[in-house]
Amino acid sequence: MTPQPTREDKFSFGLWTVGWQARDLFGEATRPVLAATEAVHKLSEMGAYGITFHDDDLIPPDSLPAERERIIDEFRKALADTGLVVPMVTTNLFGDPVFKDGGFTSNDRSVRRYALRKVMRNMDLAAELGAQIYVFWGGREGSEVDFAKDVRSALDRYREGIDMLAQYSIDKGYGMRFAIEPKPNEPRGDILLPSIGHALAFIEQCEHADMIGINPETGHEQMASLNYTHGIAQALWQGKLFHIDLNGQKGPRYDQDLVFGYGDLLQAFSTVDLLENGAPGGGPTYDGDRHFDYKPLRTESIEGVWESARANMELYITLRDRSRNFRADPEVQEALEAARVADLAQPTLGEGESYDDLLADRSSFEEYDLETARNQGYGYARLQRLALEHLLGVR
Ligand code: ASC
Ligand code: MN
Ligand code: MN
Ligand code: MN
Repeated sequence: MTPQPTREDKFSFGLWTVGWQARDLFGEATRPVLAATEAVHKLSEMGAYGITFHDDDLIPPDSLPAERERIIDEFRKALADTGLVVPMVTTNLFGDPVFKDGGFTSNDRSVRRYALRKVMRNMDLAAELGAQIYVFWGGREGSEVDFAKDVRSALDRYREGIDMLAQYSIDKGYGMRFAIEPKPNEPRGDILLPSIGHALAFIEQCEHADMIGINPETGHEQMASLNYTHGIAQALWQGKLFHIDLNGQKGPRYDQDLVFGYGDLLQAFSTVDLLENGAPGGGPTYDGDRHFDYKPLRTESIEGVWESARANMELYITLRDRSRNFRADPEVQEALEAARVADLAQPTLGEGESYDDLLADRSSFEEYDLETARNQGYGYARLQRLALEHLLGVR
């Protein structure tokens, strides 16, 4: 049976995803402009619950004030007619040539000031539309020439920008939470805050760290050969998984933005399992949007665009069903037990135990049965086989 997405699934799409005209580095657009209002109606019909955008996706950058108002009014009407919401908004600080050396971290101070103004203007719109999450993807914050970018100053300026914008949200009463999106490279040779770990460490240096989290994208971590499921697990552990960009990527190469699951399918399965079932040892879970940031194939006309949008949601639902079956399967439960997966939640030291007690425990070292521990098997091979069988639907 074909899975049917509903609003409860909290699926959202960037306007720039289904609206991508497929202009790439080597070729012209292969699709006409998709009206934002049409995207809203179509996504709503298909069972999505939210649409997100960069300022420039919705409002062409050179629009006069009256034109800008008209576009926003029409968009607002489409939202009202369909019940689709705008849970997240972000800024395009990468397309305009003015940002060729970055927005918040350009060596040109006037560009930095312009970038901040561009964000503030769009935050006003985001607040009007009810967005609770504001994403920062610093695609042009970086360099190709190590000697040209003082990374320590750049991070000072990045933090200065985020701090100021956080203060703006607080003072305006917008109540937004910020989500920083890491990416290792492309379009810059090297991008600042290249991974989940870098972004998490950066956030701790910010003044309003409590309102700043991350928006990790599947493919961006995988471009750096990192494990996306592990990355979002750490973000959850730190209470910082504010948003996610789900998509697909075939290993370390250019940013492919494939449909979710159309890359490392097994890792997509563990991602959904984590998002839906949490960790065996408990801990914070994710209740935010399931946001897709993908690009419909350049070969496709509009039919293929909707086909692929549907594919993201259907695959997510299928993996969610499979992960529930996986967790409910008595043989899997037995295998998890045998692999002692939940045992890791048990503290290494006993309640109230100090290092003196550990030193006094001869069974932990002097009399430790090293041979048995060295020779034991952990039973992970069976878990791997069972997971794959559930993924394939053969169990
Ligand atoms: C974003 C975001 C990305 C990029 C990309 C632009 O805001 O999350 O991954 O911009 O979609 O093409
Ligand atoms: Mn403050
Ligand atoms: Mn991407
Ligand atoms: Mn993204």
